[in-house]
Amino acid sequence: MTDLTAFAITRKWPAQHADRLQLYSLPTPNGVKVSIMLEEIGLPYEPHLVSFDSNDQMSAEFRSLNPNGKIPAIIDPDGPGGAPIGLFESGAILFYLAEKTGQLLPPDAAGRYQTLQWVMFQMGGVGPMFGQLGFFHKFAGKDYEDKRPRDRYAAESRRLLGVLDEQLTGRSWLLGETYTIADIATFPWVRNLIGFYDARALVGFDDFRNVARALEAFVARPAVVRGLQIPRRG
Ligand SMILES: N[C@@H](CCC(=O)N[C@@H](CS)C(=O)NCC(=O)O)C(=O)O
Repeated sequence: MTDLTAFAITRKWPAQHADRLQLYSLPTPNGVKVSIMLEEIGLPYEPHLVSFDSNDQMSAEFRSLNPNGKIPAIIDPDGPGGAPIGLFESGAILFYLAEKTGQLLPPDAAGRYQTLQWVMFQMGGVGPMFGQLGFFHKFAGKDYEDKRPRDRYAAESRRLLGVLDEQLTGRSWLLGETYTIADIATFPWVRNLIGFYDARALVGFDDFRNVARALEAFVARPAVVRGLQIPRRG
């Protein structure tokens, strides 16, 4: 019988099925990376909604698992050596789940490092830049009179889209014909940029035909359709 009570987060979000992987998340671009991954690999899991409306991510219980106070985070009751492990940072979680299950990561060393490289590119570039653009274009920053921050992030987002577009020229996915965790890391952010952030025209998205084509293929995957709704908002 698995016991996760040593993890303080389970006091606020009790595990109904402690033998299953526990996901603490919200369907945001970083959150859905992990729910999509879990849907793709078919590992049983129990999702828990972390509501930003009630600032759940800053609660002591949540921060006991992620001191950085951001979703997503997981507990895998069956971690390395069979012992439970808690993890945060979506890129690390994707890599962990891919290695654990031997899925969505090329088996050869070169392919593995190249996949990691594109996951890092998303984590250090695409996510932070698109996120800042969202702030200055759609959220509180849109009321700032000085448009230079917005324009800077729009230009950088456009540049990054160009890098992705070039990599996707003649390739179905970022690593070629094989769909990997690099795609799962990247496309929720591209979708958000032109959807929720409403920045399609601002970044000239229609110039990036390869990105648009891969995004279309991504959102058509049944696991992506499901993962985008998990955890269900209350
Ligand atoms: N680098 C982190 C970023 C996580 C992140 O920024 N999560 C956002 C949602 S997409 C969040 O929890 N925001 C809540 C807050 O900032 O209070 C990751 O990839 O896991």
